[in-house]
Amino acid sequence: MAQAKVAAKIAFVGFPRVGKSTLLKMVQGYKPPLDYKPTIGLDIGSTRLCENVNGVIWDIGGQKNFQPLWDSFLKGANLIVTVTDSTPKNVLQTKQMLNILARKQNTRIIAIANKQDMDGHMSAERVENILQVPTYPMVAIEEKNKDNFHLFIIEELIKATEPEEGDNDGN
Ligand SMILES: Nc1nc2c(ncn2[C@@H]2O[C@H](COP(=O)(O)OP(=O)(O)O)[C@@H](O)[C@H]2O)c(=O)[nH]1
Ligand SMILES: [Mg+2]
Repeated sequence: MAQAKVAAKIAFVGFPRVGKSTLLKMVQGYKPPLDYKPTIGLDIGSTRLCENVNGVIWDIGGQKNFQPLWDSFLKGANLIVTVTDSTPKNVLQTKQMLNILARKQNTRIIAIANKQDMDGHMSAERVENILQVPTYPMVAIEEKNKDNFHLFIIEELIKATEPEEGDNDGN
């Protein structure tokens, strides 16, 4: 009997230029584009995460005028992935964004510390200390990071379906 295919909705959020669109292309197996084209509105791409799970990744434009759309765009997401470019300034901005998101969303949130190849970048550990969500290092312009992305996203999707530790109040 053929096993059912599951589609997981993964939402990328983050400020402009942090590398969301590059990451989306790279994890789909395309050569990551090196030029910068702002995402107008929304870009959606699908990638096979494992045999029976397709990841449907939503990449919304990070510009301020798109931020009011975030709530509707995050509806039904299985995992929210905040992307930062690992500069101290952007990490702090991302922290504020994450606080707003966490107040409104029940969905599991993780972070990607992108641009780990850039001078002066903060390590994923330091970013994690600030953001207080599981944080994975990334260089989105390197195609070899695709498999690693798939692995940690699968692990995180599994965790997202499990009840959180401490949620069990004995009832
Ligand atoms: N050095 C470096 N540049 C990156 C990396 N990821 C993305 N970029 C570049 O950063 C710029 C903005 O990327 P983009 O994906 O369009 O950002 P978005 O606005 O978040 O979608 C582009 O010129 C990318 O080539 C990375 O890991 N390292
Ligand atoms: Mg973009």
